[in-house]
Parts: sequence; structure tokens; C-alpha cells
Amino acid sequence: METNKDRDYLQRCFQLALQGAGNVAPNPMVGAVLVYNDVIIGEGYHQKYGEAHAEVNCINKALEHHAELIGKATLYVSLEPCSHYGKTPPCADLIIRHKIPKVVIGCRDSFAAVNGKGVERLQNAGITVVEHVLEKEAIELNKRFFTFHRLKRPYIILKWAQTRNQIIASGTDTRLMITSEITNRLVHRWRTEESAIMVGAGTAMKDDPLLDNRNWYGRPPLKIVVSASGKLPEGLRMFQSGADTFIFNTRKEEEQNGKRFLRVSAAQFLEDMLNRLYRLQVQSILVEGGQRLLQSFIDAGLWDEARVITNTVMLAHGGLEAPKLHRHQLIKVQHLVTDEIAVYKNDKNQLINSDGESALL
Ligand code: AOF
Ligand code: ZN
Repeated sequence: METNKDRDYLQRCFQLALQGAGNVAPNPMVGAVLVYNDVIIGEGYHQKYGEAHAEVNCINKALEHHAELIGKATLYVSLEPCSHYGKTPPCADLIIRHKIPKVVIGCRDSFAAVNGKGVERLQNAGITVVEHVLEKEAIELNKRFFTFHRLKRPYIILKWAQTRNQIIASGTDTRLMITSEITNRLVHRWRTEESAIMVGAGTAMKDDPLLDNRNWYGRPPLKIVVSASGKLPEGLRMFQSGADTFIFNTRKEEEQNGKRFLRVSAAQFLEDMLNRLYRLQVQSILVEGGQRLLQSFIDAGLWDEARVITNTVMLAHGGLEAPKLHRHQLIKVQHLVTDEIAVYKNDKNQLINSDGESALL
């Protein structure tokens, strides 16, 4: 049976897990705490892709000062401990070796190599496993990871900024700046949290964006441009900065001074592109425009989340209208200076449906 304390300790696991945001993909974010007699004796989280898992860091911390208590403690982990040899050895074996008698987990790991086998291994060793504690929250925490494995494509976040009368761009060749300086920073944070940023060729040329995360701390995301012809001016600012750039096009497959051209079919552009990104382990993308690209993701039902920034400005006429969402659900609204930020989810692709059931179970 789970208790309120179990939920509190798992909440702590979530807080810890989030410290890994932006650094662990395509792995999930995971946090762990070891508790003896209602006192936390060790904490840890998965800090970086390819490095130690949460359980390892947590147990190592406890070993520093409370080694003698580990065999009597309860381990809380936001995700089922792994049972496979990946870049690191199985966490389940480590838990067994340290004779930890009880493990409380948020949700199972849907990665095929684990998926229930971690729990089974612990139980076979006589360990008490309590499951499904704050399960919905645990799934939501790793919405990118679970969507990636369930749908075999990246988690797709659409983002655009619009005026009060839903105009997203000027009708001319000039760039329309809608959001406040502080919202621009937030967008840089969003970029840091995803594996890649994507724009269409029109936006790449009209706005000439740097497509980086210079106003936030963290790893720069991969840059992706969608351009049927694959023809883009050499002088674009995004080509001057560091991170890798992919150009999805229908003509060529080659690599040229740090730019990687990936060829996809014209008839199945989006599907092919997402399939390639899945195979390249790109776990999530932030699609930042333009209007046509955003609308094509929406019309194909290929999106998970939309973040719509609306400013108080009204633009009289001549602008390009914002994309239109179908089958969406408003999740939250937040205000930042003169901007309103609304987050919508795609009704169809929810990991947790409106009855509170998980699509993963
Ligand atoms: C855990 N704890 O903190 C994480 C887990 O290549 P590896 O060894 O890093 O394994 C990656 C897989 O391990 C990843 O796909 C996911 O299934 C699981 N991640 N498991 O027990 C952790 N990050
Ligand atoms: Zn592990």
C-alpha cells in the first residue's frame, strides 16, 4: 500500500529528475532517493546521457555517510530500475547487491529492453516492489521519452507567437517581432529542453534566425530546416553557429561543411522525416514555424503539444494568419509581461486519457 510519505518522496524524485532536463535525452529524466526511518540518506539523478543512472548516484551518495543503513532503507525511483546492459550495467542488480529490501517506483520503463523486467528481477530477489505511486505524474515527467517509444517518432511541440488578432507574420519580407524580451528568453529555455528546433525554409530565409539557445544556459539543440529543394543561401546566420544542422529535402543525401542533407519522399514528407529522426534518436522537436509547416503538422495529427504566445498588439491588416488547431485541449495559461502563453495538447495523442488511464499500460 502506498502512503502520503511515499508520494512525498516520489515528488522529491521528480524534482531531482528535472535537474537533468536538456542533458539526458534520448534517455529519460530519472530521480531517486533512499530513505531510512523517514530520513533521506541519499539522493541522486541521471545527470547526463551515457553516464550513471539515478539509482547509482543515489546509492553512491548514501555510501559516503550511511553505508550501514542502505540494507535497511527504502529506495524511491521515479522510473522502474533498468535490467539491461546499456551504456551502464543494470540498476536492478545494484539494488539487489546492496540488499535494499523495498523499492517504490512511479511508473514502468516502456523501453523494450526493460518494460517490466526490472520489477521482475527485483521481485525474484525477494525485494518488495510498490508500483503506480504518482504514476500519471511520472509518465508526464517523461512525456518525450514515452511518446518516442510508443509512437516511434519524436515528441512534437509546436510553437508560434501571434498578435491579439491572430496574425503571426507580416505579409511582406520583413520580420515581425511579437514577443517581449523576457518571453524570448523563455523560448530559449524551451529550445534548451528539446533535442532539436525545426523551421521551414521560408522562415529560415525571411527571419534569418540563429536558431540557438544563446539566452539560456545549456546544450544547444540540433537545428533542422525543412526545404523541399534543399537550396538555402550559404550566408544564413544559422550556418555560422556551432550546433549540427539537418536539412530535410527531396533531392539529395549528403554532408557538406557541417550541414547534413537528408532526403525524404515528397509524398510522405512529414512521416519520412519523423521516421528518420526517430532512427537518429532525436527524442523531441520544437517546431517554430512558419505557418505552413505548423499547419501541415496539425493537419496530419502529428503533434503532441502547442505553445501559443499571444501579445496585446493588434495588427491592422495584411498579415499571415496563425495556424488553426483541431482536436485540442487547453492545459494551462501563463502570463509574462505583455504576453499570454497558452499550452494545448493534442487530444488524440495523450499519454493519459480523460478517464485518467494510461496509454502505456
Ligand atoms: C534507470 N535509471 O536513471 C535511467 C534509466 O544506455 P544506458 O545504460 O544509459 O541505458 C539507457 C536506458 O536506461 C534508457 O533507454 C531507459 O530505458 C533507462 N534509463 N533507467 O534505471 C535511470 N536514466
Ligand atoms: Zn539503470
